[in-house]
Amino acid sequence: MKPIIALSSDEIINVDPQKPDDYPVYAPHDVKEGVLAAGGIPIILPFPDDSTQADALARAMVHTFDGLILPGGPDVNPIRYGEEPIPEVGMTLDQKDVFELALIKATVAAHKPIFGICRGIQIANVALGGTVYQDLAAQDPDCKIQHAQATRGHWLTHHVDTVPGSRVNALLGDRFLVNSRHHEAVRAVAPGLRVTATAPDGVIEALESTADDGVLLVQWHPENLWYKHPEHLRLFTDLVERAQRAKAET
Ligand SMILES: [Mn+2]
Repeated sequence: MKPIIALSSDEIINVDPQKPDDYPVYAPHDVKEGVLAAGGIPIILPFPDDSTQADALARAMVHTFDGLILPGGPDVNPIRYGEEPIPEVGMTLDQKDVFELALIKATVAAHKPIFGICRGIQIANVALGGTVYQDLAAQDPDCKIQHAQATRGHWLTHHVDTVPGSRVNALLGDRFLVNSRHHEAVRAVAPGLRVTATAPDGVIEALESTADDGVLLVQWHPENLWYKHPEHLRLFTDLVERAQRAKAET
């Protein structure tokens, strides 16, 4: 059987004031299609409103999938990495934060692979002990590139340089263009992770596990690129292959 790839979900709050409790639970269309195009079986994991259930739910759900994708989404609440929020922090969703932190830890503990996108690189870095710039423009004086691109979200806007010998280098080469839709970015890198790609202004664009091939995290949105730039589908294929290997080992 093909590997099952779980997508962490999101919710739209107050989408319809006539139905205040009827929030859709969803994952991004292009991520789902990327998993299918890469040969995986996508499923969506909802998070509980009651965060006291998060740990037990995450540990139970880990048995239902072979690999995990953390898609883009709202900002990570700075409280999660020990900071007060600065005025530039955007929308946060505590129930999603708490559940994903538990889910990431449970997935790493189960030796199942993770692929993170945009918010995914940030929440995984926080889950493993790192921190995030709450807002690049406000907090990173070296940030000289537009990382929250003003143009369409699937267009290529800035370069990324990768570290030789890294997984992202093997998949996509030394230097390539990406889309960029973030105002946060990785600040202190978590123990067990290393930087494997940066933008020309030094902003961290990819992290990978140091010890194994368990975790690959990127700051751009390959799910919106692979239709026109098929090389970005390799990130999805790579996760499906890692999930297949992890499955064979258990
Ligand atoms: Mn960027």
